[in-house]
Amino acid sequence: EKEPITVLVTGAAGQIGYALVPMIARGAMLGPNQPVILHMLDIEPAAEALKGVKMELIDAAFPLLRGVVATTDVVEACKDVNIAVMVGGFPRKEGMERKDVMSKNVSIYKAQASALEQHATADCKVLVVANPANTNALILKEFAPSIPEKNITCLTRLDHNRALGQISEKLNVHVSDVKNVTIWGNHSSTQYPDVDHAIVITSGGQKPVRELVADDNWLNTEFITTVQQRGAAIIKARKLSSALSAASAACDHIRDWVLGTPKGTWVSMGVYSDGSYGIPPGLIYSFPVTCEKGDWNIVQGLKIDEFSREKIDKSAEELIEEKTLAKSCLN
Ligand code: NAX
Repeated sequence: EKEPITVLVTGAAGQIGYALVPMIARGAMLGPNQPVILHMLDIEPAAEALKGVKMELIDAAFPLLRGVVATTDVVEACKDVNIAVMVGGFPRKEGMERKDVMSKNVSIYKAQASALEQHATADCKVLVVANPANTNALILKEFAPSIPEKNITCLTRLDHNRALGQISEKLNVHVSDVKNVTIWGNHSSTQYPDVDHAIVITSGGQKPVRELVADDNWLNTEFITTVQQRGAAIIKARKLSSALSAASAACDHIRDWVLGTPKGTWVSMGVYSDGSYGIPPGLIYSFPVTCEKGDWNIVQGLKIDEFSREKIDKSAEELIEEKTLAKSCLN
């Protein structure tokens, strides 16, 4: 039998955490034959609730679950972790300044970066979910210099999956037959959901999404804003932010990263920019990536027209601003 993999979930008593931990324990993240040990971290005010989640995990009698640690101690939480999913953070509350929220998250991610660096396994893979996701990941990277930079990523897979969902609904095709959309940039409303290279698998092969939709106006306006604003639409409907879809996307992100993307297809991940597509190095930016043997690579050579270029750059500019704001919080 395989050795268990230890997965840390921070903010595990929250809404995404509650949806995510059973998915991991059922094998949705690492596969149906991979035993897992769950480490769940939250803060003192949520300690009782976290205990309750642990009780439910035990009660669910998941065959793959080989151990559960529920703790408010960041060192205990990070100990020997192979995969860290960072969902815990400080949410923006009504009337709060952007700078105040940033400042809270900078201090959380700075501290947790050090704990991961010191106590997690040397090849630990990190996925930041908590907002501002790209910039929290960047802070984590800065303060965990011994973790390889390729191991620190943020979640834009939910946006990617939302884009697949919109195309599938529009064309009335299976969502699993829609491939190669790209989310560029920040996990925010400046993100750019791009269908220029997207395809639909058909009985005879494949067809470009632009050809099948045959409505550039919809693709260039409503489609983009629907994906960009989907989080707000969920809050309006549910009075709570996305949780099951975010948890599912986090599993997709890690699963594809660890197990690989099928040949000829890519996914979107927030990763440390190497300057590809003119995105300044030193930002965590969402790119199209393929994964193989636990390693991701940015898809190269995609044609970018003027319409896309402008949107790709705009999201990079927002991330530069966020980075400046985050830096000002360090002083
Ligand atoms: P909740 O408020 O339900 O849960 C957050 C949990 O984090 C709480 O239990 C809280 O006590 C805990 N927490 C706070 N500070 C912590 C710390 N220092 N260490 C450990 N735990 C800590 O929020 P939820 O709806 O679960 O969302 C979690 C985060 O995901 C938010 O930042 C949210 O904005 C972000 N999202 C990111 C998405 C993405 O695609 N990247 C989509 C969904 C979601 O909006």
